[in-house]
Amino acid sequence: MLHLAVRDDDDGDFGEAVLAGLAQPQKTIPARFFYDTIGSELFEKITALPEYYPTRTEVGILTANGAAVAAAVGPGRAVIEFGSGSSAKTPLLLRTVAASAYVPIDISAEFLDMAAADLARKLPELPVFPLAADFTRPLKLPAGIVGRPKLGFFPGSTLGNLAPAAAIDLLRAFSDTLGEGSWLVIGLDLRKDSATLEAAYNDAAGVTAAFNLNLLHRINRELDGTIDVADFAHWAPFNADLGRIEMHLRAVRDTSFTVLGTPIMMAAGETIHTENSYKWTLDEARLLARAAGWDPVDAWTDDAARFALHLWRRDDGAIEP
Ligand code: AVJ
Repeated sequence: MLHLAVRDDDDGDFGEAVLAGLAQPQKTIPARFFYDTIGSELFEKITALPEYYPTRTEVGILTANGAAVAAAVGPGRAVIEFGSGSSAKTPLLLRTVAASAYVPIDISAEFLDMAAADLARKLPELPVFPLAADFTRPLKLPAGIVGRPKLGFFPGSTLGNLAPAAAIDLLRAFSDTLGEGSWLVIGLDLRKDSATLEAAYNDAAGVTAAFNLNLLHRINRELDGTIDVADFAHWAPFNADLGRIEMHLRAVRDTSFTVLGTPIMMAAGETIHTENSYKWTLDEARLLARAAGWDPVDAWTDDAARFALHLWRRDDGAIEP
């Protein structure tokens, strides 16, 4: 049972965001702009790379511990996925917890409809209510799931793109959106040695580099950009002080270009900061939950402790002695 995507938002701010980001002392472009059609395809390729362990590790954790999740949350919840995946994770979770409905939320209506149609084939009995929206803003859930108990699903360490304060704001917004009595299953990449982390973001086949550099091609395609992409190189170091992988596009020589007619100059070595990917220890993740109004109930990792799947329950203010 597939319902039509509800459009709740427009993604027309690419030009504004790029011009604002390139006007800052440390040039930046928000990571959400990676995901045009080409970028989304490149990301799918990243998830299959030998060095990029998060995706397959998370699927393994979910496979091994799905029964424990189901036992905790009980059957028949409506599952609300923040950033709808086209992955194997979603049907896996929906089946294990015997979901009664599914609400995929994604900013790209096109991607959302594809993912929802694919899911409708795999689970034809399940009511699906796609919501085309920016889940970082307050949301109204589809009328079709009003009154059902809710389970939020936020896999893939997507939260890792946000610095701690912004992560807390988002998790609070999830709590507001899902309401009383809700649960959240959230995947977060674990902090680990920098060699493993840096390999995952600097793959030998160069797919992550292509994913990063696609932002510059996208500016040329959509914002009348004149960037010579050969003047830039992918750079992705682990920042141990801040506990995050950073992705940058580094000018390999002095370069200048225009975006929507605005001239930009960059000196050799200067970078455009394109992404942060925060890595949370188990203890840090529990603090994060509490700070955002969630009780960290359980967490599971793989044997190598590379990735963690957390189960949180909304803190509905029970009075404790
Ligand atoms: C989708 C944000 C979780 O940070 O690992 C993968 C994106 N960037 N390789 C991540 C990404 C470079 C990914 N997240």
